[in-house]
Amino acid sequence: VTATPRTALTIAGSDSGGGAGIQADLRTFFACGVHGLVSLTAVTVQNSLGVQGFTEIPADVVVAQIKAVAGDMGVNAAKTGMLATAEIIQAVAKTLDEVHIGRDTSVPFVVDPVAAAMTGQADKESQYAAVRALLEFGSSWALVKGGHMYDDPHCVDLLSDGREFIELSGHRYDTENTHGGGDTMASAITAALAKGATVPDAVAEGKRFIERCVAEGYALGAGVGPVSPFWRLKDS
Ligand code: PXL
Repeated sequence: VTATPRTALTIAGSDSGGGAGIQADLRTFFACGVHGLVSLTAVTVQNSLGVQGFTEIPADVVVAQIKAVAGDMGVNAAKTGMLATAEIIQAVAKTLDEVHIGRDTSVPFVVDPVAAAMTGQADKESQYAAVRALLEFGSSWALVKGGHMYDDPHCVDLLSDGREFIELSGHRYDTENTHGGGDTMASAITAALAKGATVPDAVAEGKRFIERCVAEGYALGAGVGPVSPFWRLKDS
């Protein structure tokens, strides 16, 4: 009998282009050796040139998906991506408390606040301020990536629990093909947490994972291509 892998739940939207959203989450979970569970929140209509529209899934269906898998299969770690509406955000928060995922439980929970895609500039000072602002919301750790700090020859991400400030430096690649990079990193972190890693170890693992995925991102369509975990298949 094959041993049952750890499970990770993604509560997120679908990307018709297959680069971000649940598609990125599920292939990352697979590449990291955990079984992916899904609560779909929205269907986006998009390609490499952008998002053309979306339809959200009714909040009670989002909740029912979480309860269905949490009750029967068990969740070793969970993450959120695009939550689409305030109603879904509130319903998910309430449900995760009910099924004992996240805050005050033993099941790690990663929030990827999908707020604005692939835009925005930051400098080191704003990166530290952003980490502090995120911690104010009550999470035990916060991570702010540094990929958009183009003046820096490296990609330096900042992780903190408010006491320790850990800078994780990675290679900066000259590539346009970074679609789904945030989702992929957050999913790799979630997978590592599902396997029992501490937060700093899981984030370090996520950083190594996304670095390879950015290196192997490929052109697809006329716009921004996706990051890719195909290297995991080539290595094995
Ligand atoms: O990468 C953020 C993201 C998350 N979820 C969905 C998306 C995107 C970006 O396009 O489409 C569904």
